[in-house]
Amino acid sequence: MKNNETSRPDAMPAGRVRKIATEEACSIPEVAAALRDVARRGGESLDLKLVGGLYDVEESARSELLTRLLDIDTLRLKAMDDHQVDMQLLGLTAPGVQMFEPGLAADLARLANDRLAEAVRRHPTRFAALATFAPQDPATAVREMERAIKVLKLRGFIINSHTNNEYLDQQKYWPILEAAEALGAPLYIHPRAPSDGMAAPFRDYRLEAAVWGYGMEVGTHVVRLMMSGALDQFEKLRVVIGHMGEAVPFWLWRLDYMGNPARGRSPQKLLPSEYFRRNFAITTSGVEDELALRYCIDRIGIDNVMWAIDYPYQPTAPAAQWIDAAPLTREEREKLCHRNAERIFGIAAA
Ligand code: 1WB
Ligand code: MN
Repeated sequence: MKNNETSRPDAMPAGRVRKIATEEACSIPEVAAALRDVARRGGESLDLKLVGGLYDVEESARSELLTRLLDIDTLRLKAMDDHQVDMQLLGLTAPGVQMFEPGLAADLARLANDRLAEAVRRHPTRFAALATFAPQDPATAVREMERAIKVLKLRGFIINSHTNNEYLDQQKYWPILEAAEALGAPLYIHPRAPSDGMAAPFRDYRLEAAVWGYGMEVGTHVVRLMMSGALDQFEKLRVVIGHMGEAVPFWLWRLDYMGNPARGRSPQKLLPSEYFRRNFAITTSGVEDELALRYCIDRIGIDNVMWAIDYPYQPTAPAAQWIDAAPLTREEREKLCHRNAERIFGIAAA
């Protein structure tokens, strides 16, 4: 194709709305190999079910899913072109580096961030990326967070919920929250399977995964951040969560009633819904339900909702067709599909 003005993906025909997909997964061979080693060591973690199935396989038996996770330039761009997805916001897929010992985790986080930055440099109009860090050692994590934003120009961070069964409201992790806030960079809390302490009922029927466990894990993480008062320290921190808000928007009324600080049960200053509107944004990843979308827009505001696919775990075509057909005003559609992502992640307007 001739690379003239009109063939540029961001030079779209009048009427078409730019689409930035905001929770899009990838990996690199070094992380995939380290996850294979984690699977072979075994243990209690519920994530080992998915990690073993995906990464502990012979090269020749590599799944379509793993092939797509490791690809940037070929299958991914083709899926985007075929369905008029202008840009993917990339992130290292779950569980990121959070199951590795701290030294390896920090090394692989740096390597993954370098690779993501290279992908963005190769295709600056098609990809932006979120940085990974290793929360196992918060001080090292903060140094990598600073490098990722200031040197690599990545657009925010992605963490896969708990780390060694611990959550970000714990004070030892506050330097991470402080750094994200100071850098003005959002922190995407992506799912992983429920932590060991809440694992038992999720061990059957693969309930630990995207069908139910992932949402319960991240929803619990988000409620901890709100009810602990951690967000009273970081008023400008922006947390992003996927899957139409991991059910939290539907719980806001009850959270406010039962979690009102005036009841004296929890130390936070504000109502949960006040934190949710001030500190959070959600994406639609993997929830193509127009009733849920309308509820979320009306409940938390159109400025706090972004479109996502969840590539390659979800197919691109139905996600794109769903948002194109969703009953939205022109302004709502623009905000959902690109303007909110541009504002929240600092992505250049096309
Ligand atoms: C799946 C979905 C697996 C997601 C993931 O692994 C992530 C899955 C890290 O459906 O198997 C996701 O982000 O929704
Ligand atoms: Mn995802």
